[in-house]
Amino acid sequence: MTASQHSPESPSPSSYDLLAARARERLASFRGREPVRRGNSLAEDLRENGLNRRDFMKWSLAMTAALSLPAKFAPLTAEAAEMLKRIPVVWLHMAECTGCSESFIRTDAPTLDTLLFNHISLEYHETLMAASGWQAEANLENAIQNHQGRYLLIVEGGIPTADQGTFLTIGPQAHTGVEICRKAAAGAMAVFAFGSCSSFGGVQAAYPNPTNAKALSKIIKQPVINIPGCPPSEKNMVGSLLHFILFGSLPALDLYGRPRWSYGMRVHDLCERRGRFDAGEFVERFGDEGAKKGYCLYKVGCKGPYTFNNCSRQKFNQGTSWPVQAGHGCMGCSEPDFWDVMAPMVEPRKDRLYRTVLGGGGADATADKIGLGVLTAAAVGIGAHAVYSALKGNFRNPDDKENKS
Ligand code: FSX
Ligand code: SF4
Ligand code: F3S
Repeated sequence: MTASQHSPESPSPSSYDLLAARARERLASFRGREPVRRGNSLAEDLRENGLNRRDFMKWSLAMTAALSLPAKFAPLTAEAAEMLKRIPVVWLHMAECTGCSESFIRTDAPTLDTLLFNHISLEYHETLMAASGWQAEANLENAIQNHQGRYLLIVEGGIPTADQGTFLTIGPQAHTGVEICRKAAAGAMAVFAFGSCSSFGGVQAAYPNPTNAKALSKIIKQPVINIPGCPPSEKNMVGSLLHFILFGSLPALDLYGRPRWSYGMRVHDLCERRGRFDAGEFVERFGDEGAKKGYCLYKVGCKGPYTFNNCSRQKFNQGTSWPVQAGHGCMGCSEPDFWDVMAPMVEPRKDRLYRTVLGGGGADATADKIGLGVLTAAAVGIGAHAVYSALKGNFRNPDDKENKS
């Protein structure tokens, strides 16, 4: 395509220049802030872990590509990562297994994504902080008061709402999860739901949902950026924070509040076994010859055709593997109500229709009818959407008063 052939959906070079200029302005505004967190600089932490600036720049390039941005944004992505020290984060735990935090922090050798976690100015995180009881509650109160309108709120877990929310109370004063989320969201600069539990309710919201557990977006008024997955990958979590630091406005989201840069394509579209599916080569039983040969897992329950996520690209456990690579089908963990609608996990759901973000544009066909190449067309222009959303969104500097969402 020549420069004169940009489609209306495809950002022109000057749109990118405008976007980059806005990101620079925003970063300058963060740079003026005092670090909230003391301790090692990112460069020092990298050195201590045997990483150097070159590794960091390589990581920035990969993260920039994951965010659907051109390579020239890599230095800005790198700077956004360094800004994490200057932005307070309040991380709440509701009803969940803490797998989302674990996905972020549990590695035998830290990657850059996990190292960045050390640089987030975590003001409150129940699993990681030393404080407990009254002290912990005071820490949360102080973080909310001291950083009004300037902190990022991350919520992990579904929120029980039955019986006035009393199925989940936290701390010595027994505040309910509902109360805590509402209070913390009211003073936040942006709100993120990490994991399928806070994005959609999760396992505790599965039928019959005795505690009437709900998604965060159902109990607060502020807009929520959903980063589902049970758990989500560390790249999707870190990338979402960096995207906000760079552009401020909400990223392009799908109907379920998921950023398109990470959830814009089906697991099936990106799967390394897709050629096997198209060729009709299926594992019939776990452990059979087809399994040994890496055939498609659809007949043993893979829900990749109905699931939007980038697992095969970003992977887990320091980029080593993902469910299908490990030999088990996708369970659809980043889709709403997956415990109910994707079960049973090891059988195909070939006659079931699923709600999908494409409103039936291919995804509501049953997998048996999904033909060659039909699925990939839907992905065209996702990167462009992400950029245009950031351009069209209300760009604000982080210190603007009305920047509270
Ligand atoms: Fe839920 Fe996160 Fe699954 Fe667990 O807390 S998304 S149960 S991996 O940990 O919320
Ligand atoms: Fe991959 Fe599953 Fe699709 Fe088969 S059905 S190609 S294993 S995502
Ligand atoms: Fe979840 Fe499927 Fe990815 S089960 S981790 S969305 S491959």
